[in-house]
Amino acid sequence: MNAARETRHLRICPYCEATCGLEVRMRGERVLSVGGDPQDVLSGGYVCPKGVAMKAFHEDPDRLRAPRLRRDGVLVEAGWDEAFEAVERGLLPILERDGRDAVALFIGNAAAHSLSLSLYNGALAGALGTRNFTSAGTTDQMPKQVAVACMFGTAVSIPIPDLDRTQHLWILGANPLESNGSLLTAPGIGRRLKAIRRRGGRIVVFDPRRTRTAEAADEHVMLRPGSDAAFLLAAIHVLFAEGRLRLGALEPHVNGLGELEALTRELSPEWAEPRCGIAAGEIRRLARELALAPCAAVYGRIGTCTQAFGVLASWAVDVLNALTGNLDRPGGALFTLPATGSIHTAGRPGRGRGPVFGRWRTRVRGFPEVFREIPNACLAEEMETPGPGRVRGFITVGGNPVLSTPGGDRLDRALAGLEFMVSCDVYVNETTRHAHVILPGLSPLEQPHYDVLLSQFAVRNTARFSPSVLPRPEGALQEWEIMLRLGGILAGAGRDADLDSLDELFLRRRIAMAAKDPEGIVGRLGADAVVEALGARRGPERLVDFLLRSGPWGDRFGEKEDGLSLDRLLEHPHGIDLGPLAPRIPEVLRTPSGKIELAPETVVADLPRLRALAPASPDGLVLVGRRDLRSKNSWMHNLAPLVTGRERCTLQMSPADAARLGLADGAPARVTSKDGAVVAPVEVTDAIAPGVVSLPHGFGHDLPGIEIHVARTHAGVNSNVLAPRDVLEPLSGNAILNGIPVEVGPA
Ligand SMILES: Nc1nc2c(c(=O)[nH]1)N[C@H]1C(S)=C(S)[C@@H](COP(=O)(O)OP(=O)(O)OC[C@H]3O[C@@H](n4cnc5c(=O)[nH]c(N)nc54)[C@H](O)[C@@H]3O)O[C@H]1N2
Ligand SMILES: Nc1nc2c(c(=O)[nH]1)N[C@H]1C(S)=C(S)[C@@H](COP(=O)(O)OP(=O)(O)OC[C@H]3O[C@@H](n4cnc5c(=O)[nH]c(N)nc54)[C@H](O)[C@@H]3O)O[C@H]1N2
Ligand code: SF4
Ligand SMILES: [Mo]
Repeated sequence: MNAARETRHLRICPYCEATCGLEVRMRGERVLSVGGDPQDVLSGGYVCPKGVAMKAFHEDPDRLRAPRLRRDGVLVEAGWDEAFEAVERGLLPILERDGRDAVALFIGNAAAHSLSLSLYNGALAGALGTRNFTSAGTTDQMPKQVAVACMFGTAVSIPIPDLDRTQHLWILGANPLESNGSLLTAPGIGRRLKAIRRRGGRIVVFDPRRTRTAEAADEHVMLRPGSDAAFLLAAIHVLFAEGRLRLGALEPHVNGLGELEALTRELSPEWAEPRCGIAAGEIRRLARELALAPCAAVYGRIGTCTQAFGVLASWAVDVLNALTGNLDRPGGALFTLPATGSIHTAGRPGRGRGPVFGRWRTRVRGFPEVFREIPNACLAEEMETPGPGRVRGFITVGGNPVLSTPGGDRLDRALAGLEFMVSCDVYVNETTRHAHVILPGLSPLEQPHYDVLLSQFAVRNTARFSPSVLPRPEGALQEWEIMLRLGGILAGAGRDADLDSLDELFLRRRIAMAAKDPEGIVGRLGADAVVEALGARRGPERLVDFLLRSGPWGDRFGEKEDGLSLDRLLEHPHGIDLGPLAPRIPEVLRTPSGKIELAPETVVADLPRLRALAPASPDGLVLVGRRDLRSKNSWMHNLAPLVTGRERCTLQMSPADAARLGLADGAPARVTSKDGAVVAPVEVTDAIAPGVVSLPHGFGHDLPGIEIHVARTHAGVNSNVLAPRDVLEPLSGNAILNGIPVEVGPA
């Protein structure tokens, strides 16, 4: 009999960018249920099936609870000491023999959702010092980051649509009713979208598929994949041609207006029409409605990033926000002021260095680095191509690039040929099956959380901290400790280095960075006084306390009585609401000019490529992706409650295309691109534009050696076998995962 009484705990959900506040009901150490926290200051009780499935993840027998070590080709359970010893023996000789670049590092999406990993993966990356550093970023938001860095000065200066006050919203290439939002942390987004329409506002969705989001909108425009930049630039052309510019308060803060007008002069709606599939008259109407709305926001996401013109489309989104006077004003698109700070709250306000690209190039194809990352599409060739500098060792942290990156099948083969691979992960899956050592993270219930990263992109400024629900299991390590330990090994400090000292060293490095600003609170107090003020906490809790207290809402280590600190946050378990986003221009800018660059040189250099875009051919098929509410990229397919019902890895196709190709609903179809082929069941639906087919990513759970038994029973196929590795978005190195030319026929 378990006589323990029921307890309730709060935990911020780490499974998507919405960061909902959850309530976990426990009896002793047993999870009874997980639901929404109605009092959470940001999410107000919203929860989705993935959040509820935190119980299933916590209990999943396939979830790793001890390190794995490859012995005679088999991944067996091992102790932490032997695991770290193996890492030392496996990686150090490669570094000594071939140099730092011979070990590559991939930081995956799960790292963005973990407090431990998001704060401490820098300890690993810094110690490794490899140029072959990459992440999920180049299959995701890199184009947006390049665009905003050029326009506003930093890679995270991303304007956030003010959903709760806007009267007119354009959504391009995003399906937040399935994804719950991205670069837009707005839990319960369905409710927020409904409220726009209830207050008389208007929502227009641009997507080649009639998604749930499109169905919830006032208007759905089925534009041609990859043509967002053509459409948006034609809309900008209309604003100039019809004298509809309304910069308002932004007027003194912009550069490049005249250049922009000249650059878009030829890009008329008539030019765009055959390229994007939207009639010229409709482009004019849409542009006028945007310009005339009392306030409006343009928002673009995955569909506008992971495509051939990702940077141009991402740039055009914010140019439209600016030209219509909606940038940096309530009801438009604004910058956040995160409680834990940001690169756009650090240093001198209003001016900065701006971005620098191409400090080095990849060895094999000479692709320039972007924000110190190389495209993840380059990994396989760096591992396979002989010669000095060849990658022979690999570390993954919270990522599954075999399923998530273009040409994953080739990467799969390349991983099999590595000398040594280490994964920090929670499953033996398609990627980690190649590792020599797997170091497992903990269940979300066994670690504290503060969403340092995603609060950078939230629709309101809030501060929320959840303490760990359960104590860490006996003998287990938290992931920040794993990062420090790996960092210590790679820096040559040995696998027994004192973790406390490594942690303090890491903290002091962060403090030193903040202290570069002599007028800032950290610079004025000095490192020793700051460390002392932070007291006895260790690890991420201490770091969060540091970021909060030195941040824009902080207590400045006692100077500001009502300011934020971790202690203060602990008194508010449902979080502290800091209010809606407020205008920050010009203080937020970090460009060298101190202005918003409307026509940045780096970006407009890519316009000739767009000008050369040929009109869409009427009979070709192109492939796009999609997401499903009950799935998360490649890794939640092992949780039984999330995979009930219909098969999800289907090839969606319009009735017209299905008839033309002789494919019935449910029939197996062969999909072939220039890079590969897969066979998937057809799902005939009028919710997709003719000429477009759609497969979700993150499937293909049928490889030997994986230990995800539920996922294996509905394996699906890896859509990234079809994605090009050789052609990338040229400015960001981002993969082109949407708008891939394919042929489809009966299998
Ligand atoms: N075709 C196509 N491809 C895509 C996309 C697309 O739209 N279309 N989307 C892209 C995007 S946006 C992204 S972000 C990437 C994502 O791709 P990846 O970055 O590869 O991430 P996931 O597929 O989410 O896999 C997460 C990994 O982390 C592990 N994991 C889960 N929780 C934890 C934890 O707490 N700690 C640790 N250490 N590991 C954990 C899981 O087991 C899994 O191996 O996929 C990209 N790939
Ligand atoms: N349930 C669930 N939630 C998730 C994830 C998940 O896998 N499952 N993944 C998380 C991650 S890592 C991310 S980055 C976010 C992404 O969140 P979103 O950006 O909302 O991503 P998607 O739901 O893939 O929506 C992209 C839409 O773009 C459309 N599209 C494709 N090509 C084009 C194009 O060229 N132009 C236009 N205009 N549209 C196009 C597709 O049809 C699709 O509906 O979601 C996050 N949340
Ligand atoms: S919407 Fe995202 S954050 Fe909220 S419960 Fe679902 S997975 Fe978790
Ligand atoms: Mo993503």
